[in-house]
Amino acid sequence: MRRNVVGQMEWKMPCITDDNLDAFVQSGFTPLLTAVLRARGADTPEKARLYLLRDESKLCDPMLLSDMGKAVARIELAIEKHQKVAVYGDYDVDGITSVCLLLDYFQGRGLYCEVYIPDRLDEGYGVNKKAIEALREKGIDLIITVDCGITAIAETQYAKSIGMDIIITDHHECLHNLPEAAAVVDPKRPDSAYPFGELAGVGVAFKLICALEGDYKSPLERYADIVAVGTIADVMPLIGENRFLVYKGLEKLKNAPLPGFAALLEEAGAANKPLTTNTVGFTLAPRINAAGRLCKTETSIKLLLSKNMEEASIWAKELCSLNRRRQELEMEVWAEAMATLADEEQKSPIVLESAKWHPGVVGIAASRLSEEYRLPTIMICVDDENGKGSCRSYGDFNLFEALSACSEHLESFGGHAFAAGLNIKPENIAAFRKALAEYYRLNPPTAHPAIEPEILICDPAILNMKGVESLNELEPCGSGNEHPLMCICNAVLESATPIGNGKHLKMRVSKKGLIFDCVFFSHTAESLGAFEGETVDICFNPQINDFNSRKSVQLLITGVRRSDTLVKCRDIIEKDEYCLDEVRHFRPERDELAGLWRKIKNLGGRLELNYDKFSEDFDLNFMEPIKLCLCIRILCELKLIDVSIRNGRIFCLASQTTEKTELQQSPLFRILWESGLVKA
Ligand SMILES: [Mn+2]
Repeated sequence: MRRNVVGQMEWKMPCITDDNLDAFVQSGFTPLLTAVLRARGADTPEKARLYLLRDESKLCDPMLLSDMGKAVARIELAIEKHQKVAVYGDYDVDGITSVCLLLDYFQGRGLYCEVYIPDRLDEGYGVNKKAIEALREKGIDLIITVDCGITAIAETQYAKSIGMDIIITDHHECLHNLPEAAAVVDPKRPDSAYPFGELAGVGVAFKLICALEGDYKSPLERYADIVAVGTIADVMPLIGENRFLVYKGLEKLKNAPLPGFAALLEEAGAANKPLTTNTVGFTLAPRINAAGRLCKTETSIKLLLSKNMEEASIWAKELCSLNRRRQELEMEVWAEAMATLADEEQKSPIVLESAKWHPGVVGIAASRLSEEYRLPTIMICVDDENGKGSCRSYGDFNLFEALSACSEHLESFGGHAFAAGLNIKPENIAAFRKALAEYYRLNPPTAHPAIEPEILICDPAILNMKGVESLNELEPCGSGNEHPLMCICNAVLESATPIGNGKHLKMRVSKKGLIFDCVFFSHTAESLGAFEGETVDICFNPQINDFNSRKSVQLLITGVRRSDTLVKCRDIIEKDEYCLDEVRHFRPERDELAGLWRKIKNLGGRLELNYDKFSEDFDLNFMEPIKLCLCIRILCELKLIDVSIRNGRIFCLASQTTEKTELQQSPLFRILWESGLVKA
């Protein structure tokens, strides 16, 4: 069935909380930042500082990349001998930025250089023989690949056989053998001594320039923005060297961007707004990518190579219009797919086909559909003889293995566990769909994406302005260094008001006397699964809201659920913490307390409970979990039992006392009953 009901997502609670922060706070960290850093494994202030560092100490020596010396020598030779060079790239943002980066640099060095980007539909990804032939005919002596080529073993051999040299620069995984090229530069080479394996294709190209220059300073000043855009768009982890490159790149995008980026920001309405990794990921990258999807890659290249704003704004306009076209095409595919699936409940992987879809956008549509239905999705563009499919998985279902198992129905396939592509004859689609459904039934996914906060905030006071502002030190955030997700449990949902024509929700949530403003995008009061006045758990990313120059803390909600009984039980037993209005409903009667006490005695004075399995461990027919926890707490306060917690289990031991006790001696009992009297 369709998702979007928040309550359906599974929550995985963090073990790390916001306590024991002293050493960090003494070193100048805010409690909030400390909690995040500790959750990420920085358990001392020194490690935390290293984690946050974003200066040139993160840069590695480019000569540590295998074959870098050979690459530099071959390129210097090309410059010296006035040879003709082609940079061979890819149609995605990483590929396009890589190509433009090298082209601009080589032209600056007086080298004859042109670019080659294969056509997405006719040629597909990577180096191909036809392209090599075409480049040879144009008199090219040396091909330098960027963001591709590491698997082009036969193609490299072919180029050699017709008298051309190839330098491979790539960042993809290597096969067992490497191409026999003039140089193979890839941080993923098994023999690599390079300390950082997560460079983007454009990162590797940048390191090549640094090696040619013998220094990083002027290349960084000149190209940081282009490197950052490719790195963010390729969803590379923003750690290590990437953290520094992207940090510098965002600065350059803000202060002195390439005319192409400035024009595109302007045209997209993003100029003069805060510039973050999200601006790159959601504004710049989709527009640059739209060109490749619609086979107009040259538009993006012309944009990036524009020398002034007048020229750049022509291409920026063009890209924005291509992007709108891309969105329309995507909507068409989406609408047709939804109409086919109707509102029927889907239980097997979705396999759809059409002759009308644009192949450049089915991948995005398949990804959206897989999330909407929470199922692996395959969308196939068919003509008379062939079907070409884009596949996206969901959860931990291994799509590559599934395709292997059903390969008798396929012409060919390739890819990874999460995303793949396939070729199939139209007449085989029905049988393939059936085989895949059967495979899915026998090998269902075991894990689904869940709501996974990093830290549990016990003291909401640390979510103050100073704390939230200190999270800026984590920037640039993105893949591998995410915006920190936090949760608060047992907060009261004070209000939930629709905003933005009912598309989004504004919420107010209170905890321990503090009220927080929250926004929950793309959700309605109905999809929330909780009502005003209820206690809820919220998962969120804290932000500073700057409205009319008035700054305030705002929580950007990513998940809400009615509070978990388990968490409430934990709070009562371990922290003596509870929401009175709620637990009063469960307050135990005198004879219920006596009943539990007798039960413990009958068990030899020892009762052992597991938080996760209250009902399995203990006959609870007579008592709700929260009531049971209140009873345990009260018996503990009366010194009738001792309670200890080990490995998530609660141990209640009857104490040796024989004195008569008075229930009124338990503060909890008094509070529960007195407040009840007031209320009544
Ligand atoms: Mn790449």
